[in-house]
Amino acid sequence: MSSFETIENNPNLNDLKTITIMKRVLESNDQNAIANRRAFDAKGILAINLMSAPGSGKTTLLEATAKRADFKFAVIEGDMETARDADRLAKLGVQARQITTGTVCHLEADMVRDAMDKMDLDGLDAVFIENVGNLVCPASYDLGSHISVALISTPEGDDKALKYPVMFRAVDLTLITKSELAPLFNFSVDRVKSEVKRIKPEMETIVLSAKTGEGLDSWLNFIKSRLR
Ligand SMILES: Nc1nc2c(ncn2[C@@H]2O[C@H](COP(=O)(O)OP(=O)(O)OP(=O)(O)O)[C@@H](O)[C@H]2O)c(=O)[nH]1
Ligand SMILES: [Mg+2]
Repeated sequence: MSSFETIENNPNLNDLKTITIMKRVLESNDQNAIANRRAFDAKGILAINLMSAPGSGKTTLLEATAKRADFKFAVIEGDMETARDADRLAKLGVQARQITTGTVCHLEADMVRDAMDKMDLDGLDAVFIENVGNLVCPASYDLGSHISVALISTPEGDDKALKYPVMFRAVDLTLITKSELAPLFNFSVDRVKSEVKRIKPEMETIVLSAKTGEGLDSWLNFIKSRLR
């Protein structure tokens, strides 16, 4: 530090302060997430956190799941504004609770807890939590789910896994969505599969299309194999 710099404006110290505050936020989030997981466990519910860039097909997948699943589920929808996604699921008879985060680009565990408190969780097999569309921030916040899933849609390009490794390290399953459009976008399924394996060798990948139905059985079987 030069003799002209105060402790307040030293850039290194400010970095340190930011890191300390972030660490505290994440620690407090982790505590809330553990409580959520216990609450899901107490009801025998499998909780699944769906994450992806905006428009990758999270809500469409949940709609397709609602039409075909033989297990009972509810959804918690996270968006910065509007109840559009919750309305889409409610139209199909699914219990759906919208969280609007305002300026926040991800869901946090206490937001999920608020939603859970307003829902009827009795008799459910699963709760899907659709995170805010964003391939970055949601990966850092445990919500109390048992499984995390990332979606990459073919129009986004096949180079995303290694560009956003934090997300793919955080999830248990990668879904390649809008598969029927892959030829149109020169999208290599093999490239994504090999890149996610480089990030996480035990990663499972399912290729699916909500339009043609490809992969939906594998998706439903994956979820069913993990129900409590
Ligand atoms: N061609 C094609 N389009 C799809 C498929 N799945 C979803 N879409 C379309 O992709 C668009 C976005 O889908 P959504 O399900 O709303 O995406 P989302 O990930 O929920 O978006 P956000 O909630 O805004 O992050 C819609 O126009 C869907 O009809 C698919 O398998 N094939
Ligand atoms: Mg959505």
